[in-house]
Amino acid sequence: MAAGAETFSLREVLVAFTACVSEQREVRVDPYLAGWKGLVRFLNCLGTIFSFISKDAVTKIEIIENYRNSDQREKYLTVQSMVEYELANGLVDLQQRSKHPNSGCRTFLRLHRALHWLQMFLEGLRTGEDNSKTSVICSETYNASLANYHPWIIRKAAGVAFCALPTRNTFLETMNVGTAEEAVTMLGDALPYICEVYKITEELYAQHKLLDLP
Ligand code: 1Q0
Repeated sequence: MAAGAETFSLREVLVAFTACVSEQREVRVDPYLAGWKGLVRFLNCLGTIFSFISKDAVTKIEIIENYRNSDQREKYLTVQSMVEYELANGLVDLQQRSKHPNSGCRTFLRLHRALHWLQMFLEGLRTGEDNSKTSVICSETYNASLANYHPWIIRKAAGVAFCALPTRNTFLETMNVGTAEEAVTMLGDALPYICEVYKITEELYAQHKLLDLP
């Protein structure tokens, strides 16, 4: 485990995702990005073999953060307001990437697809046997979700990186929330929030026919 692992706690990721959904059932962008930043920190602790993944995640987080720091920051407060603003102003490439290659909508969609993988991966970890392999849980859930959007070369590199994952119990202990059993309890508490964030975003994107943005 690389240096810095001790500074990561699943708790902060949990808190971020629990704060995502507003009373109006809108998805707040800032805690969503904070959740991903926590996950990236965790990923960095697992070793440099995962760098190509965390770099891509950081690039996407920064694209959206830049919108949140721009003059239009209020338009990017929630995923709902972002979709409304970008669509109303023709800021989304719908057929192929051209004028707006890094729209908030297409960038957020990549994180949203990754959240689907995360949801399945955490559920797999939570319900797995003590001695089950994290690498197997990771590749099975990846193949059933994100892999469908990745070219062969990325799928291959991801498969190689997954082999470097520690065993389930070591992995759970790295989360820094106590014993493996305590980490499992925390996952059970966190998952409904992550699922809700995913579901709301999925419905919004489906409603606006944005699920295949290039
Ligand atoms: C624990 C092991 C982590 C395994 C991560 C699985 C995801 C593999 C993703 C491989 C992405 C490869 C890099 C490039 C991808 C891009 O081509 C792709 C599409 O973007 P674009 O612009 O080309 O259209 N990008 C994506 O699909 C976004 C991928 C973001 C992945 C972010 C993963 C962050 C992972 C965090 C660690 C989670 C650990 C969970 C347990 C902790 C519990 C709190």
